[in-house]
Amino acid sequence: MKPRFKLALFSAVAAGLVSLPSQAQSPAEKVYVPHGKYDEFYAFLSGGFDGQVNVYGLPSGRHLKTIPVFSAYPMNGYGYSEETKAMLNTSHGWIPWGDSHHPELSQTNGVPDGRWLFINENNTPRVARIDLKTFETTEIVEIPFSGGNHASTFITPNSEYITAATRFSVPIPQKDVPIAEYKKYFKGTLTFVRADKPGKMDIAFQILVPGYDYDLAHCGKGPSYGWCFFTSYNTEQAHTLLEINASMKDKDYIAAVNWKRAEECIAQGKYKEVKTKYAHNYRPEDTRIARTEWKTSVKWIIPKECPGVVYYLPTPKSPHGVDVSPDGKYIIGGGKLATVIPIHSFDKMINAIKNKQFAGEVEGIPILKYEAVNHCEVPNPCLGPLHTEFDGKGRAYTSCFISSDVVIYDYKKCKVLDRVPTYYSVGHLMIPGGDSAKPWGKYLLPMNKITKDIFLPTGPELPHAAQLYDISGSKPQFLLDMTELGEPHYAQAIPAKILMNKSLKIFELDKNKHPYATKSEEEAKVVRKGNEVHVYMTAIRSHFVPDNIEGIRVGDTVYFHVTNIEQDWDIPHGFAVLGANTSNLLIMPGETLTLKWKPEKPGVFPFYCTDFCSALHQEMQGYVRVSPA
Ligand code: CUK
Ligand code: CUA
Repeated sequence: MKPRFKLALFSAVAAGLVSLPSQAQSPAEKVYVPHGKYDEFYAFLSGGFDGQVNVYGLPSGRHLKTIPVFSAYPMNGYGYSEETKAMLNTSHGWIPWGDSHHPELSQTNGVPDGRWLFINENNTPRVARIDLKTFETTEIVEIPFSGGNHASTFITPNSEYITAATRFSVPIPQKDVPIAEYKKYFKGTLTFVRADKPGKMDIAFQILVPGYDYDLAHCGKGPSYGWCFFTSYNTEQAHTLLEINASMKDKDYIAAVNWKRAEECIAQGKYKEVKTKYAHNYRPEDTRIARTEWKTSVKWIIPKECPGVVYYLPTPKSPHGVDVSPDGKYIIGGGKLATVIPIHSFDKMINAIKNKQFAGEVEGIPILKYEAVNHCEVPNPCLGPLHTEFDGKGRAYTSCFISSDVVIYDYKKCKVLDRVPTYYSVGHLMIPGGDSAKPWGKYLLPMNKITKDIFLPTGPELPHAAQLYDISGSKPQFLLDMTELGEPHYAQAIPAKILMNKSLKIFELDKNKHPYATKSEEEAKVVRKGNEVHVYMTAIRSHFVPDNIEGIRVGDTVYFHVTNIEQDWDIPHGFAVLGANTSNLLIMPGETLTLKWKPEKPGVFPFYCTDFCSALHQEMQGYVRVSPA
């Protein structure tokens, strides 16, 4: 290219007049988001054992925010403030940690709509809703009668339900039995959680299933609307050394659940109401004070008494992932120990049900014949296929743990087209919209399971990694190594503009219905009620009112109810007290948060704003005097 022409082309590109063919740009150019521009996608990566959701921009790979969900978060007071404590209530008590695996965006007609993000907790079974107006967790429901919750949260096309399921079979209901009597007592449950009404998330019904381990799920769309599919392994029902004993059989199952049929059975009274206690935690928009409602029963569907609600599709060797193609016609299993990728056909499955092509039955659940439902087995794809996403152009992308690559194939023709390496043992992978009816495509993000030394070493634990590919061209192009927080399992992404239009900038002070809100400095006060002292405090650049508090005695419980009376975007104030055995508060404009403190020693204790808010931030401070009891 002649220099002058190059210059002309450069200015045309810069002016947005022509776009270069995508492969002509270097990876560095493609991931570079210049100052003044935003990333193209929001990506939500689960934090795994950090219990949270971490938000990144794509293609830059920049970490934007951590949304605390199942783990308390001292940075902003989640789980510590009086307003958010109740979010972590469970029937086992208050649990400030969780293991979050699979985020899923809410959908309308099978397309992610940007209203909410759901995510599961795998240890103490729970599901959560994050409101994408505020990027905050607003609701958590506990799943009773479940041993862990891994096949969750996968969604139905209009966000009617999110899924949950027993990862480990357990005695249901729980009781003290010898573990060796697994086969007799251990069961599984598949749970459908009503998700479309914020504040009303609840267990719609549970289906009682054999004592296998239920691993992952995805729901049907288009022709398969009304169905969800769950993988199950350990159909051997081993209870020790599963490493060996759960891999004996040639095939385990995908459970196909007809949730429309389940709704019929519920409507016809074909269910059993079972008493139990579980938590529904909700943080409403007006007071923003989380509260726990204790639920007392769930509806059980027993497959024998509701024929047609569940079928088993034999699937090779301990299937892990199960994914439904955007057209809703194909169900792809990932057999961790398999050397083929089994693709089932939804049409064939329906015919097999009609023609009763059964290979057997277990606890009232017909097992369909493999040949009757299988569309094909992708030959020689890779080793250890796990999870599949779609680009909306007829291609499926499956991550392969053992061979450390992603195989790309035409899922209708069952033909391998390409493959890309991953530097590490890959787990989940994500394409924006890649599990929906209309993938946006464009990027592919395989995430690691077992990390490798890509980044600067950080002691015995190495940073986790994901690798970003551009898949818009004819060949995938490697763009970027991204670090990850925690250990992400699944992820979701959505075009940034969909969320930017909805995103809230401030909480309106006028609409703050918190009972301890202080809406002007004139209203600030200290009120004693026996041993309780309530400080109604305001924060604005750059002082607190009141800032000298006296009359507190050892033995009192002090509640600092701090209202940030700013109404400008991006002006939070922090609040921390010396020696207070709690966390920081990070209070958004228009919001009230409460720090509870039981002073144990007399003295004068400073408090201050922890978030740099103006040139006088350092002066944003005060004292609280504590006298002997
Ligand atoms: S699991 Cu992690 S790689 Cu929790 Cu979805 Cu498959
Ligand atoms: Cu308010 Cu710093």
